[in-house]
Amino acid sequence: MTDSVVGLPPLGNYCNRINRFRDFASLARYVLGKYRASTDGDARNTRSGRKVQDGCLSGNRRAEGSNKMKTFQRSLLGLMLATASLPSLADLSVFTEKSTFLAQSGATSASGPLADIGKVAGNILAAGSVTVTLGSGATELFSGTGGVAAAVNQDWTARLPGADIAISGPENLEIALMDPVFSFGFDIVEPEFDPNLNAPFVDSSFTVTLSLGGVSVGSFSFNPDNDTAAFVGVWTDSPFDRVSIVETTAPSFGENEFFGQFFSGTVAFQPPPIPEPGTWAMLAGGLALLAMTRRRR
Ligand SMILES: [Ca+2]
Ligand SMILES: [Ca+2]
Ligand SMILES: [Ca+2]
Repeated sequence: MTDSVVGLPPLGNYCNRINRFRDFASLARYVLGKYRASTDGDARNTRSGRKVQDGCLSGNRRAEGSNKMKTFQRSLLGLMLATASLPSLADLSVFTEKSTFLAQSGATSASGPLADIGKVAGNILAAGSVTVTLGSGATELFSGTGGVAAAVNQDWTARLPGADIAISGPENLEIALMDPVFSFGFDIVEPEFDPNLNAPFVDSSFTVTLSLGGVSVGSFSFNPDNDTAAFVGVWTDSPFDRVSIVETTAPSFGENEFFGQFFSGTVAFQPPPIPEPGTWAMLAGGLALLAMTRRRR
C-alpha cells in the first residue's frame, strides 16, 4: 500500500509536526499580526489626520500609541508564557509502507504470528511482547476463527497470512507493550467486498494515540485502503508503552476490520533539526523591536 491512507500525503511517510514548533509558529504569527494591524491602523489615522490641527492629533496619537504599546507588550508576555507551558509532544513519522517502516525504524514483529484460538477468554490476548485488550465499546476479541462456524473460509481475511484479530463492536483496541518502544506498526484489512464484513460497508477512520505511563505523547489518524493488506506504522522521538486504536467513523460499529501482527522497535526517530522556541521568541522580539524603531522614525 502506498498512498492509500486518506488524510496522509501520498508518500510512504511524513513528519507529523504536531509539536511545539507549529503551535509556537502560529502563536507568533497571531501576535505579530495583532501588532501589524495596530500599526497599520495608526498609519491610516496619521495619513487621514494630516488636515487636523497638529497639536490635537499628536496628543491623541501619543495616547493611542501608549495603549497599543501596552497591548503589544501584554501579547508578547502571553506569547512567552504560552511558550513556557506548551506540552512536549513527540515528533511522529507515520508510514503506510511496511517494508519502508521496518527498514527505517528497525522494528521487528512484536506479537509473532497470532494464535488461531477463536474467541479469546477474558478478552485479553498475550502475544509475544504485546498484550491486546478491548477498547471502549468493543465487546468480544477473536484471534483467528477457531471454533467460529460463521467465519467464511475459516479465516477472517485471506489478505493477511495466518490468523487475524477480529472484534465485536467498534474496532477499538488497547495494546500494552512490555517495555517502552519508539516504533510501532500493525497490519490491518478493511473489507468492502471481502467476506466477513458482517454489516453494510462504512469507510472507517481510526485515531491512534501513543502514551507513556498513561500520558499521551502523540496521536494521528488514518483510513486504510479497502480490500487490501494495509499497514500503518509510526516512529517517534519519544518512547511510549501503550497504543490505543480507536475507530472514529460512526455508525460503523457493526462491520468489521481485521488486524494482523504487531511490530515494534526501540531505536528513536531522529527528527530533522528545527529552531527551538527560544530562537523563535528572540526572532519575534527582534522583529517587533525593528518595527517599533521604524515606526518612531
Ligand atoms: Ca488470515
Ligand atoms: Ca469499515
Ligand atoms: Ca478505507
